[in-house]
Amino acid sequence: MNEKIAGVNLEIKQGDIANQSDMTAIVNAANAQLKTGGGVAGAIHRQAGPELEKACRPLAPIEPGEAVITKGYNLPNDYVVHCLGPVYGRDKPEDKLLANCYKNALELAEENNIASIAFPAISTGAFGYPLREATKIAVKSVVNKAQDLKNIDKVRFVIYTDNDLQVYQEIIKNI
Ligand code: AR6
Repeated sequence: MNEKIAGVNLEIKQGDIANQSDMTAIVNAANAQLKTGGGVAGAIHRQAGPELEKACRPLAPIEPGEAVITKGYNLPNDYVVHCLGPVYGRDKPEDKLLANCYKNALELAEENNIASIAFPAISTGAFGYPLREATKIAVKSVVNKAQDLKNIDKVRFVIYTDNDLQVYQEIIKNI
């Protein structure tokens, strides 16, 4: 699925975030310590190799809503933007913190002259954020920021499962 908003191409694609070879940057759904883990963080660190964890060490810990940037090492991407999403039911206000992840990631990408960036569904796995609510925040945050983006011309949501993909498609249609 493809939409154009304020000159930015917005895509939804099913797949693995660690396998987006046509994107300048990918976003990690990180933990506070910026270490490898399950889900997205596991896939990214496995593919990037141990240099990524080394580069992350001096940047940790990060706070919910914060984003930091590293190189991509063995990934096919120049950069990884690491975001810490809120743990649903613990980090408050969770909607604001989740929106901050998208906003801060896009601002960092802009500052680094990044042309294209792919996001996973931050917080919707181990951190328990209900997908539908999280998706509305994700899409709105990107749409709200689109007009300020000068360097970024493509934003992709990379969605893992069939069911989650349907939710994203439905929500993007209604925004
Ligand atoms: N590519 C794209 N999406 C994926 C992939 C993948 N390879 N693997 C899972 N997903 P999660 P969180 C989807 O748990 O909720 C980690 O262990 C998954 O279906 O990766 O922010 C970290 O170390 C879900 O919809 O991130 C942290 O401790 C979404 O990506 C913690 O989990 C996010 O799932 C972060 O939890």
